Amino acid sequence: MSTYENILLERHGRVGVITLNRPEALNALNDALMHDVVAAATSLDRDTRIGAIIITGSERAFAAGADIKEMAPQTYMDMYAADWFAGWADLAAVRTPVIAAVAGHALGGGCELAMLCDFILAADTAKFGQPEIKLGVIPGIGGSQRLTRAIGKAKAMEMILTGRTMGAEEAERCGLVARIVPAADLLADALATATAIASRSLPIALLAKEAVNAAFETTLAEGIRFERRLFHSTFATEDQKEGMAAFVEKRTPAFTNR
Ligand code: CO8
Repeated sequence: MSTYENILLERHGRVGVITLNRPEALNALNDALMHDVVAAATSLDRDTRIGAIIITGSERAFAAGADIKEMAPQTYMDMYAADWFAGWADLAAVRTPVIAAVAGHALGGGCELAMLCDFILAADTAKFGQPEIKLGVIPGIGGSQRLTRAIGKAKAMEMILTGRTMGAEEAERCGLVARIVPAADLLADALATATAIASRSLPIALLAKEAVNAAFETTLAEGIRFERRLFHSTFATEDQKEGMAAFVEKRTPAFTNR
């Protein structure tokens, strides 16, 4: 089914799974791979049969960063004129819930890609880091901002200034990842989690995601007002009627995404 060169795209029921597939480069994120991921994610986002998306890599690497060999010869003007990696913003704009299922290395742009997703499920083998400083550059796909929001200034500053990696346990302890899973169970767990999300009302999931994301963009008072408006709007849906009726009648709700 997949027509992409750098990823595999599969559908499991109402879940779309994007697997980064450049094993020879530990899934390093070159321009072509970025376009494949963004095109696949936006096409899944437009498909109303899809209720959740998983982005994953291999056992060895989620992604070992932006492609250093592709970047090495670029000049400032190449980077600036092409607005290098600005395309990843289209992934952040996807409305469908997106889970990163991370095993092995998630370094540099790989860590940033995982953080672009709505939450991270980590295999016990996962290693996160922003080692750009060792290459004479800094994070460029949001790492300095998203890592700082996720784990706080002290740890983000230490990670970015030293370039050290952190294992799954530390990542969970400091709030970078939602949960740790044994490596052998990672994809099955991610699929079960995504299937549970996709079994609920899609429009309500979109509102929930929008409400949480507002916490990163606005003041507390504005965020709470925004949440309340979205909450009120859920009462305009048939799924609110169905969800509450099913509770009262002690049955499983049959959501229709209306
Ligand atoms: N880019 C290109 N190729 C890579 C990358 C990468 N990021 N990472 C690994 N590879 C390649 C290796 O070159 C090697 O290829 P070959 O066999 O042809 O030599 C192959 O993948 C396997 O890698 P290793 O032999 O190094 O495997 P190891 O198991 O020994 O080591 C590591 C694994 C520790 C992950 C190691 O490969 C490594 O340190 N990789 C680089 C990690 C890194 O520095 N990542 C940050 C990159 S910079 C970045 O992401 C900036 C993002 C912001 C850009 C914004 C622009 C606007």
